[in-house]
Amino acid sequence: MPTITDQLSQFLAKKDHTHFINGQYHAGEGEEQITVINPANEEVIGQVAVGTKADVHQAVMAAKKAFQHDSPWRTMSPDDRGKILYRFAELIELHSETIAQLVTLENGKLIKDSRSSDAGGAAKTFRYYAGWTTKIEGETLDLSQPQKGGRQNFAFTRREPIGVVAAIVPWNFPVSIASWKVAPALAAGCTVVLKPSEETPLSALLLAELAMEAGMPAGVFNVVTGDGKTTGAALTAHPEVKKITFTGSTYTGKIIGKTAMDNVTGVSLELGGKSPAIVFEDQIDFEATAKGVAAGIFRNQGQVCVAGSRVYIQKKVFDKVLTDISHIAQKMNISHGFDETADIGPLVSKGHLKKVCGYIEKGQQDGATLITGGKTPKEKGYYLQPTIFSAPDNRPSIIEEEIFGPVLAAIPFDDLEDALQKANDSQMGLAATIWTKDISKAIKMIDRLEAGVVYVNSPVRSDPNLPLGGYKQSGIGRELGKTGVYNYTTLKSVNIVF
Ligand code: TXE
Repeated sequence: MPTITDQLSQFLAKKDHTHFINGQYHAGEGEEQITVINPANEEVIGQVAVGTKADVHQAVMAAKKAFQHDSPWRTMSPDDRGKILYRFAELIELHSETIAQLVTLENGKLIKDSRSSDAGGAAKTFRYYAGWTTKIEGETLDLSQPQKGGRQNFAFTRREPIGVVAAIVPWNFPVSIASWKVAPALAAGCTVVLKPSEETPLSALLLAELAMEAGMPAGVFNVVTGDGKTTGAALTAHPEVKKITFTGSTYTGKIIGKTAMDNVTGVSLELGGKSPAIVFEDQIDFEATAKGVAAGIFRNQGQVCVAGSRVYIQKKVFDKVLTDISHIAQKMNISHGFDETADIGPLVSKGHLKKVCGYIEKGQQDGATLITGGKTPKEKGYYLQPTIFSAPDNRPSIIEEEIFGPVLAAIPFDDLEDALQKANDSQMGLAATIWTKDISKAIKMIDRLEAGVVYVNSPVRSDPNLPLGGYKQSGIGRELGKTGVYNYTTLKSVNIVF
């Protein structure tokens, strides 16, 4: 078990945490507080303020001021902006153990995942986008319309930063998902108000401290803590916000989408998934496939938007593959996130555990067969055994709805057409994985799968250069990669006639 860093002890000693606005901590107007709980032992690790409409207004106005045409941020060269982002990445790396430990404390996830996905992932994302500051470009254009009086012209587009960005993030990867939004927004030259999830608000405040240390001018990166109905709603409805970027549930995404339209604010939505893993009978290495499918659903306790929560297995090998995955699940060591030998930690909260257990009950009522797991094995903490169901078809509701826990449903299929029909038979379309040694089969599937991300012979892994986003109700827009930074720009078309 790692020793808590001095930096983290000092941070937690504050107990009552406030917003971070205009380069400093800011107590806020409201009385309401949210208690942050360690999901591994149900102990309190701190309190954060619930941002009121007035707090949100203050943060947005600080971001607006920092975005003015003559502000230090706007007048800075792209190269200097890149240097600050690069320094930010280096500081995240320097303080990665503190960040990782804080994420494990507030979210419950395994420390190795906090280190690699959250702290490590965020550092990589900031470094990647530091490089983009100097590569944002428009185009020169030949026009079809002749200029009046036979005059000459020069037409081009400019990509300009869109303005104040509201970034609303969930609790499953609190630091890395924040970085997917904050890094490209800042690289484009925007300013940001980040609202972390009420379950995991502390790591965002630590990030804000590091942003200041990296040399970011005051007001460029602000954090307002709070819930969805008060703080999140005030932020998304603020008329000075020019772009909303959201990751979370489809339910909340629809509310935010409607609010965005009221103000005609730009919006990107990365919503849930119910992603299929499709296993063909032509495996070379069944063991590796079973391990990959298990990792695809059980990593981060299944609380992953791209989790492969439906596995379709070709009939001839259905029993074998299901048995192999079940053995992996049964051997998993369930323990707290700081236990370096743990394979699976607690879920994020009591409410979420209850919701996931509700799905397990519903699955059994709907006629799905419980193969393994389904029990809460510890008295303290929000632990759940990795759980596997099997079902003859897509009918049970656990196969349609996002559970967002360590729950896998296995369904047999006949042939490629049957696999495609079953995999696409969903309102969601975030990701899919295909497990086959036959490249032509894989290409046919890639062509017809309704999913924003497809991996072959591997669970889905995010990368700063690989766009991520969904088909259908899994969202609108893509994050990461070049698209990720262009999300935060707006296009100006110019024609100079001379
Ligand atoms: O999500 P919400 P929750 C799914 C997953 C999970 C379910 C609920 O299935 O079980 O969503 O999780 C803020 N205006 N995903 O309740 O409500 C909220 O404060 C503005 C999938 O955590 O979507 C938080 O910061 N903001 C997902 C963020 O939205 C509002 C990751 C997400 O909260 C708001 C997480 C409002 N009206 C959950 N209401 C993924 N795609 O990875 C809430 N929020």
